[in-house]
Amino acid sequence: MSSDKGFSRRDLLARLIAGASALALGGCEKLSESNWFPGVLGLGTKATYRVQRLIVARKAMAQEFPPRDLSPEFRGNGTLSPNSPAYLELASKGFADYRLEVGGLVERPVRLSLAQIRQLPSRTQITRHDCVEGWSAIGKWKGARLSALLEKVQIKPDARYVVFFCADAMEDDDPGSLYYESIDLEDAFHPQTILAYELDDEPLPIKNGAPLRLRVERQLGYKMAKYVMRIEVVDDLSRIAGGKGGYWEDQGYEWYAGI
Ligand SMILES: Nc1nc2c(c(=O)[nH]1)N[C@H]1C(S)=C(S)[C@@H](COP(=O)(O)O)O[C@H]1N2
Ligand SMILES: [Mo]
Repeated sequence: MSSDKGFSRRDLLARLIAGASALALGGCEKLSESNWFPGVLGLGTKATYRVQRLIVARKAMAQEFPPRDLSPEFRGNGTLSPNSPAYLELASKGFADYRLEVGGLVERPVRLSLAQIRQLPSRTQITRHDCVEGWSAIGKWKGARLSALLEKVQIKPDARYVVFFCADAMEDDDPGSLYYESIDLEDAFHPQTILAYELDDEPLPIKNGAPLRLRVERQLGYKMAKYVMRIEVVDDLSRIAGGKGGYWEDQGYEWYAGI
């Protein structure tokens, strides 16, 4: 399975670090007899700890909350209703004709209806959404695990990123200026990364991204692409739109928006 790629690389890194500290400790006995060395070792231990913290942080789960913490209303932000005729047509039929296209560096490209997406292994989570504009909200999301979808389409060995193309154009005079976002395979295979079709036990409202929106819980709000129409697995982000991996990234925002 090509999804092993990211993990084995990470495991290799973890092993390299373990190896490096084992080496350091191997020479330790003799060296620590000299009175200058303990300080140096202290520094080394701290540096190793910091690197390990970074690796653990990428694997860690975002905080989840009990139902009593739910925001009374999950506000909409950015686009509240895409104005493309194609989207309005889909919405007018309750998204019965919606198909999520998944392609790029995959063995089996697919076009999935909402019913098919609902049949994929799912996850439900109550999490906090933080927007850079200075507001937060806690919502209950249910959606298909992105990992399950990627396993279904079988990503190729050279796959590195997953790109989400949305229905909304961000500039009125340019229908090609679509909102888009991207994440790496580490986040794509994280258990809390889902394609959500429900918010607070209801079908996802249009203002929050109907019929399908990304939740990538350890990053900021702008990564959570709404109105996802197409997913492309790629090895390089520089050839897409402004080349920075997302609509806001192309305007200067950070690509990795960890919180
Ligand atoms: N397609 C699309 N996705 C988007 C946006 C957008 O304008 N269009 N705004 C982003 C921003 S900045 C935030 S904070 C969240 C807002 O999600 P909400 O509308 O469910 O609150 O969606 C993100 N995803
Ligand atoms: Mo945001």
